[in-house]
Amino acid sequence: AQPKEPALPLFYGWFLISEVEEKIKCSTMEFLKTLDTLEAFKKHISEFTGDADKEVDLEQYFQTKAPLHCTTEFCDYGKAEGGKEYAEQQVVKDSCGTGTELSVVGLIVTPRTFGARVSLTPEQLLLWPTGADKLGIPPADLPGVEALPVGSRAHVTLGCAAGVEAVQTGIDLLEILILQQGEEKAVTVEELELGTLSYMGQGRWYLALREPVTCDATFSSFSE
Ligand code: ACK
Repeated sequence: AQPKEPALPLFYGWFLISEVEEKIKCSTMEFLKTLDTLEAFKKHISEFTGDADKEVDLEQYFQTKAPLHCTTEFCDYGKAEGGKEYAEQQVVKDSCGTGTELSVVGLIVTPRTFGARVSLTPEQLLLWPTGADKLGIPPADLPGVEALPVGSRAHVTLGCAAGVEAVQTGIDLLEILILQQGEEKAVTVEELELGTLSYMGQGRWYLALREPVTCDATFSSFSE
């Protein structure tokens, strides 16, 4: 009989430690509250509600997905391409259970997702799979993704609108970064205490944090 292959997890990633998770949840909810009250946001409310006269409570609109993490490799228990090769890398095996500091540099809000943009260090990039920035996205749908630096997709999903899968956060982030690099510059809407808020069209908002937020995290695999 063939020796049984060890099972692959659903995904690998950095998981925020619980104290940090609570802190991030609170501070990002505060940001949603602020955004909700801005006149600039209200002007584009129909992109969230489908109706300019309807109000939206963003804190209710996004459903939080626990545990908060930054995905490196989505293995889907072996069904996703490249999962086995990733799991077999020495650096992946050696890193499981080790701590690191994730640097959150921005927040994104779209009608679909709410997420934190993570800026990876060269050491963290060793755990970032090649091609992960494009994985799961038909390239034709996202022209310009090739030009973005490696690791651009790194994020923590903070919440999703009803019926939206978490995988969408990375796609929304890439879309925003492509727009930022393009000819059309974002409209800077407001200087907030937290940072600079920009509107990117079609309900897409980006907050560039004045100060990056450092989050203690542990690298690990995750299975349900
Ligand atoms: O927010 P996320 O990075 O988006 O964390 C979850 C995690 O795996 C568990 O579902 C991410 N995920 C789901 N499908 C994919 C995919 N095809 N490519 C990359 N990441 C994915 C999801």
